[in-house]
Amino acid sequence: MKASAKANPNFALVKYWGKRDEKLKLPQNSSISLTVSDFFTHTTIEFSEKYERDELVLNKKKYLPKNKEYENIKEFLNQARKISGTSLRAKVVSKNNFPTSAGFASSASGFSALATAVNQALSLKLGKKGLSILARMGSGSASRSIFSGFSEWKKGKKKDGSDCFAVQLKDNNYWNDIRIIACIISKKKKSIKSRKAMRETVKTSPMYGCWLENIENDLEKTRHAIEKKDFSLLGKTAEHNCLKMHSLMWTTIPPIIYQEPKTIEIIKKVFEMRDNGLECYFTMDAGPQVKILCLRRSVPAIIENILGIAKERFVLKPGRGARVSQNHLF
Ligand code: 2P0
Repeated sequence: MKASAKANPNFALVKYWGKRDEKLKLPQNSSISLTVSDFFTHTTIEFSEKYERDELVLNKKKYLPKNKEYENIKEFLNQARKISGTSLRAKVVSKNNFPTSAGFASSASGFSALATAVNQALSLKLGKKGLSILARMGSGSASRSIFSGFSEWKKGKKKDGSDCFAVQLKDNNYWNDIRIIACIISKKKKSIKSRKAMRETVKTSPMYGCWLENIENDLEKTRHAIEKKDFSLLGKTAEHNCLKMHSLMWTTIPPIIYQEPKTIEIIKKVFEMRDNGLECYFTMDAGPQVKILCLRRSVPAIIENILGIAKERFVLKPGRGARVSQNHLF
């Protein structure tokens, strides 16, 4: 009853921001993302009678009951125990090879890896759809990291969330030339977690209705851009969607502003590069980091342009979906 899994984060091109059900993590809108290469979470879980309560070690740090991360994971394991009919407690050890909680979607890779490991350890026999639903119950965006490459998380209509899961649009080999340059602006933990931030936004931003009215248009354009490999349409739509999401945050009461001065510097640099004929677009999530979307041929010139602003950068490609690993962490 021990298993390990690895999963990569995904970056949303059309964002998820706001829930219709907090407990089941059902979103207000569908979203589309790209699972990326290189960054991953590696997780091992063991269910056994030898554990009196769930044990959790994340990035070498032990977490105890009453801590938020601990309770989140315990709640997730309770859902899995319910499906399998076991009452066994578990030990979970997990680590990321990238900065945690700074806007690099660590909860997406984290819960996607955990769902995959739990499926294996408890022999739940869930297929991709079931895994996506299980991962979603840990963290909404994790539903998308089950899949490689481009995926769409369908918001569904049902109250029980049974029609709310991600589907693969195109795998990681489909569009080899796409690159995301992930720029690290700050490694500080974020000021407000996305879960709370999106709740506040839905409650207080006067722009929220407008976000929902326009989202289908962004989804349609993005699906079309992926299908036609139309990079300009993909980038323009993703950048605009990101700005709309952050406008929601800025107009939340009190405002939620994840950007740091260097975030804005990179955004302006992206505009400047585009004006100079170097095609690239940006997207940002719940943190100060900026992800620059571009095609492979533009990477060296873009790096040259941002050298002085973002000291640490990672050039990522479309990446793999969640997978079982034979390598155990304990
Ligand atoms: C996304 N984000 O689509 C959006 C864009 C951040 C900005 O999904 O409460 O960790 O666990 O469902 O998935 C981050 O939120 O939130 C997120 P929960 P999650 O990628």
